[in-house]
Amino acid sequence: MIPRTTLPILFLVGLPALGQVSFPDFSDPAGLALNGSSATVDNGIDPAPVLRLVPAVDLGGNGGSAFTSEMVCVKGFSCFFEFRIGASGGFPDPNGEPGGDGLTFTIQGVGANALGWLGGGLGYGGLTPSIAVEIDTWQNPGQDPDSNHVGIDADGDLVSLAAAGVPGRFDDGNLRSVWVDYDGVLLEVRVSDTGVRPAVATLARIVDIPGVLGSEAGFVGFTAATFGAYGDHDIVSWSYQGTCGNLTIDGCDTGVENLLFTGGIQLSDLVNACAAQATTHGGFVSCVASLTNGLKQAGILTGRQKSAIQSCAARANLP
Ligand SMILES: [Ca+2]
Ligand SMILES: [Ca+2]
Ligand SMILES: [Ca+2]
Repeated sequence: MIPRTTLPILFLVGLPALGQVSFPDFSDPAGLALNGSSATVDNGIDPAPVLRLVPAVDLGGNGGSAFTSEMVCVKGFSCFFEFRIGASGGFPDPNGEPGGDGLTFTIQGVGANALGWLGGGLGYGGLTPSIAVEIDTWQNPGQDPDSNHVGIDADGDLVSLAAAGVPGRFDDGNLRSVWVDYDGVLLEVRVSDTGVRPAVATLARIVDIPGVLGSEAGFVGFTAATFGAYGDHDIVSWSYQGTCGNLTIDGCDTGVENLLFTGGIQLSDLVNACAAQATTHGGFVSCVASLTNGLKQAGILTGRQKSAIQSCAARANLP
């Protein structure tokens, strides 16, 4: 039961987004927006339903995406997913091998229903603002270094910030594991066909994801597309744990996660609103006290967290 005194705050911000994504399989895709050709299917290979972004049909172009229906924290994260690209066919790549075009893991500020260009656009082309990790299986002239690589892309541009060729074929129907880790500075990508996390990153690049998105929160998920070349592009499992970092007040680190609420509102936005409406320091401290008392009563903050925030507010040179 939520105490009546906290209802205005909860009405304003809703409950905190969990910021955690966990799909051991896709038997229940609740919490995901499925766009374009995306669907959950039984692929006849894996033991449970998978997320099929695009099917292996030659219709002159298919695109699909799946994103979290609510924003999650992206200031730092650990992400793991497994993919299987099979039934490859159609117009061969410059190596003479069938299959295309590939998929991306994307972090974006466009919306849950975002879907970009088809074919070599990987369902990602044109999505701004965004950062993506691409799994590319078809060399597009002037765009790609080869026909089997991973890349780190920004703002829907398929010319990667950095790319690394990977031996073999991602679209040979075998299961691949991908780890994407971001510590707030360095984005690291690891790809394995054994399920064992490689010690050394396959690809790494310094990227300011909150800077690119203009936010510590974004929609995360996958895109894929085909054109003359095609294949079943399946995500078999996915987990994502994100953080928005700590709430700081006028440079004072509260040690409390800068919580993300429904609609993209963060704890820092609520504290900033107190600073904006207060005319005196006492008024600011009182506003933050009222806010944090309500959040504690709602079970969103612990007593220790409430005290830490109030302590920083008292020391802040605000408003
Ligand atoms: Ca290929
Ligand atoms: Ca390509
Ligand atoms: Ca590429």
